[in-house]
Amino acid sequence: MSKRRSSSGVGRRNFLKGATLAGAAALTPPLAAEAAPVVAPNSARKAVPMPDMVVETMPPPKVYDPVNQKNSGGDFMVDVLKTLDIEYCPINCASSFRGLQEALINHGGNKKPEIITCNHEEIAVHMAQGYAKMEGKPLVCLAHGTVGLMHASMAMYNAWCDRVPVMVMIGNIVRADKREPGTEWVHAAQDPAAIVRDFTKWDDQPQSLQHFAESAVRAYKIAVTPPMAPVLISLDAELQENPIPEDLDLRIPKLTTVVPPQGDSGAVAEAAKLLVGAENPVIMVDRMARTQAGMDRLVELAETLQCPVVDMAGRSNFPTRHPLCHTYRRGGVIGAADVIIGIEMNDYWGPLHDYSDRINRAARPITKANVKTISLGMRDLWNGKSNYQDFQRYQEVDLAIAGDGEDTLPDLTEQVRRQMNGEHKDAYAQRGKKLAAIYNTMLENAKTEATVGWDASPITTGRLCAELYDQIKGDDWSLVGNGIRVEWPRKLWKFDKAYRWNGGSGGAGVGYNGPASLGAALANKKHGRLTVTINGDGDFMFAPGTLWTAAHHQIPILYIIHNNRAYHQEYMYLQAMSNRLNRGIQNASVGTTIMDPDIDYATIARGFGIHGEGPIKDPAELKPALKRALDVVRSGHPALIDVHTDPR
Ligand SMILES: Cc1ncc(C[n+]2csc(CCOP(=O)(O)OP(=O)(O)O)c2C)c(N)n1
Ligand SMILES: [Mg+2]
Repeated sequence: MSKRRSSSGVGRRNFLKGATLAGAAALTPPLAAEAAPVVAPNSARKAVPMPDMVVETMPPPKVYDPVNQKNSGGDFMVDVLKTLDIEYCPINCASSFRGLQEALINHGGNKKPEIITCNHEEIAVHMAQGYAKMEGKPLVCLAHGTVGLMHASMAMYNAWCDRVPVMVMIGNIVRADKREPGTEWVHAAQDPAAIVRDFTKWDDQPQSLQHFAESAVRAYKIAVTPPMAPVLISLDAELQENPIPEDLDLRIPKLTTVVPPQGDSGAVAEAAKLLVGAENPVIMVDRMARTQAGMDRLVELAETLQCPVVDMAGRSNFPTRHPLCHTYRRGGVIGAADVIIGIEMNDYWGPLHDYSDRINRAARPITKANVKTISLGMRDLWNGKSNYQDFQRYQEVDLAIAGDGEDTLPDLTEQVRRQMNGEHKDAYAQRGKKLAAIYNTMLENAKTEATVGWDASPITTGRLCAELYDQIKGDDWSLVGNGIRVEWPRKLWKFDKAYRWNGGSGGAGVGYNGPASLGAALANKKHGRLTVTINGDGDFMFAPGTLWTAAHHQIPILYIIHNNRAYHQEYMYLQAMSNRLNRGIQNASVGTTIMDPDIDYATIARGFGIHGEGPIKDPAELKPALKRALDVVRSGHPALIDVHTDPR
């Protein structure tokens, strides 16, 4: 290790520094000899008179012995990370964390965590977001101070709004007298975390290795305690690179994660009483199921009450093929409800209102005047910041219970059971029968709707999703990314496990889908799951380099480019805006379409080293192309197919 340090990289760097500041005399003889060929021959140089250099008369600065350094602070940092059982470390490399990176690969053997090379810091953080929602634990992303953190920031915002734990570590050179002229200054900051402090739960800049150990363990614990969120640690370069001082008594604290708080039992009993006594109770749920237990427990509550569930799909909370899943007639069930319980709702107000005219921003409540509302979740304990408005409109409720949804559900179901009598049971069974019949009709209608325009070109998203499901339903599949924009899968497919789907972006920051899906696929890899994502063309173009990471690390995933050749949501908004002004929609494609030239995504994929097919315009070509691509993914590699789709 120390030998490598003294060879080409460091030698050339020292040489160049010496040539600029003090001439070759400042170097040790072996390094000067090694670096000598880099210099242009004297004959090729212009004879520029050199000014006298004051530094020549100064003693050389005291530096650590670059040949015999036996360890680095980075080594200890790696030891700390290993205790946190972190699997991967997505990075875009940068000198401000070279001390830690060197330690990760040489001291840590590039295992647990293993470095994942990314072409952009936003890719790294989004990968960690997608991974954490699948695996239930964070990754550590490394980024350059200032510039790298700026690139990472939107993904951190998405993770913040999505309540997802991500640990971001950046490099910084804290002491001004240690910074080299030039880039080390513009990449250093007095308080680098200020860039993202409004959307991180906690940050720190440790001043010693012991301080690092405590901060890293503390950061992990804070990040994974619901409500979860990203955290940031700024790492001083000197702390990473310099040897561990001798006789230092370092200790790595044990990580004990917090058992999430359950709702107060008295309040839970009151909620149960309201639900048991209701004629038309409704369960709304959003970012609830942290694990499979969340889904199983919700099924138990819904079946006990035989009441409809509206899943806002922030996570995979409720099986979509369950007869009590009434997500796609939510207006009907919410409008008829006399008691509503909202569990881990991101936006409680939204589903209780009709907000269809987004251009005029007009809304009206859809609930009955005397509806009783209950909230259960960690939102009321959220230490949100004031600036970013990620809290949605204020919804008044009759009973607000602070507690983790997933962990409070068993108590709630138990209380419901205790308060139910035989009469309730019979009435609920009748209710359940009616709901099941409605569900079946709804499902059959959705199947019929999905066939509208079956043979059309561009290909309908209904056909795309039906063809895709037909080919993957026998696999242990997982549909990831923010494919919520394409609703057919959740209307028609059987999402029966929490890992079948991992929610949306959180902050609606476009550019999430590509890399976050890859992060989810990275988590799915060891479980042998088949990962698929339907990626908007506009979203994909924010970080197409994600494909290179997929290829380089051989992460199996199928990207289907939903290529409607537009930022179609914005295209529609512009049309609606033009309509409002009665100016016609003929110009609405300006700045909203991605045509002329059409982007050839299959060629892009092949350029990054992965299987790429398309553009597929003829629906008859879809099935065989999907089969070829899925076979590639089943054999452990990434693949992409580009499908010319209709706008929906
Ligand atoms: C970072 C960012 N920039 C811009 C937007 C505005 N925006 C919302 S949806 C959208 C279009 C995304 O295009 P695509 O992924 O192709 O989806 P489509 O609307 O075509 O279904 C844009 C640009 C945003 N939400 N985030
Ligand atoms: Mg699009």
